[in-house]
Amino acid sequence: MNTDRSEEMFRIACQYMPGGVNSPVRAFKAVKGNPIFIKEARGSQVIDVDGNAYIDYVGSWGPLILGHSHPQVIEAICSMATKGTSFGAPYEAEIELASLISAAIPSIEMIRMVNSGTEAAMSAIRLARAYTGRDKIVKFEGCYHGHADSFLIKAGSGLLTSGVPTSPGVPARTAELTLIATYNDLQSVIDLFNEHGQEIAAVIIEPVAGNMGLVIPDSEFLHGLRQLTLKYGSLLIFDEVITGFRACYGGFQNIVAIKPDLTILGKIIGGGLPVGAYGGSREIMKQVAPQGDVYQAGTLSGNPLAMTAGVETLKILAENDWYDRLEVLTYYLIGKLKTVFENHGLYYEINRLASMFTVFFTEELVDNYTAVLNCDTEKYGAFHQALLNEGVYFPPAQFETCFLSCAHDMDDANKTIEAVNRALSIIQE
Ligand code: KE4
Repeated sequence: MNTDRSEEMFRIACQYMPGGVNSPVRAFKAVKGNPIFIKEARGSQVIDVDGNAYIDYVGSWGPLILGHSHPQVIEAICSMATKGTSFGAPYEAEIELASLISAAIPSIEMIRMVNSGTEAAMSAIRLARAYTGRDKIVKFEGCYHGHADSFLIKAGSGLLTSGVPTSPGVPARTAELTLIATYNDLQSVIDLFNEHGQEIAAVIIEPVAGNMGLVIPDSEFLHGLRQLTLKYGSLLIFDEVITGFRACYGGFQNIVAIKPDLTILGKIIGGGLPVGAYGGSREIMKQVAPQGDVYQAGTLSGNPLAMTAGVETLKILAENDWYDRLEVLTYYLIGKLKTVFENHGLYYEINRLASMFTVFFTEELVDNYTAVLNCDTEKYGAFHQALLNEGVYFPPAQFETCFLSCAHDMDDANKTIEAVNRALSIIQE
């Protein structure tokens, strides 16, 4: 692939933006080469500034479940934009999106829209602390809930990728309030509750972990968390920023039949525009200003463009049998990929749930953070670059998740299978 223009743009970008990017995971620091600059995207494809087309498995890190530039979503955004972009005042689409989400996820009786998953997660924690009168929280090593201070302790995603899971700049006093447990290890949580039980405001978890690569929960583990938090009067917070409307038309909580006290959403509910949300029972959410005293605000929260894009996206997802189609296509792709890897003597773990998957460059079972750390990230980096040169765009980091969209088809899957085969031959040379 000729990527001269991307290289030139990256050189200039590095003069103005730290690492040349506006979010670390985009910087290709954990894989070979430099980031490609995207010129446009359509359906399952992104096209870079040098005119190269790639089958896209990043999907803007999850929001683009319908594929890029879906005609109905674009039409809705353009139509809304002619009426204005932001009013700083209530707008009908806020009600529409809130009601669609509440109908799909019954645990969410009330919801507050914000502008990112980070904002939603930090607000949910503040609310939990106010509601319980407690200060400590429990999070899981390898999980990522955005970049608020309380969460940048043994976190996943870009922190894990950079090898700095706990960020500098987080005051020790703040870090002390975040207790760390092990994903899929209920005993590690029981031990924390035995020691700190009455001080724990909330347990926050990605019900399916997507930020250490895709790690699937043991079903007993999640149910155990629900029982434990009820026993100690702590809140259970499901961070469904990735899984919300990805795992099904609702939350992963619908699939495992667990009712968390608060749910965090983002990505898909904004249809590709900036969004986040947190919601739960009226009993808890009524504490949020201005109904209650727990302050949280935002200039562009619930902005008409993001609300419109989100409403259009959810309406399309609610029609047809998109989730069945995504399930079948992803199942087909992963089955074939397993064979291709094995044909190259690589018995790697591929974790999949719905239209999400991660190829872990390790042959051991990957069901927790420790196993993830044993991946051959060097080899993943070479694989990523070879695959990019074959026209397939995987996440530029081992500790992320691949996403299919409704725009991916069998032709994309078969081209991906062939490209992976060629890429593995190249890195095995
Ligand atoms: P944002 O603040 O990036 O909108 O959302 C933070 C967040 C919260 N919770 C979960 C489960 C998340 O996955 C995220 C953000 N995900 C990363 C990728 N794994 C976003 C990509 C990036 O950081 O550039």
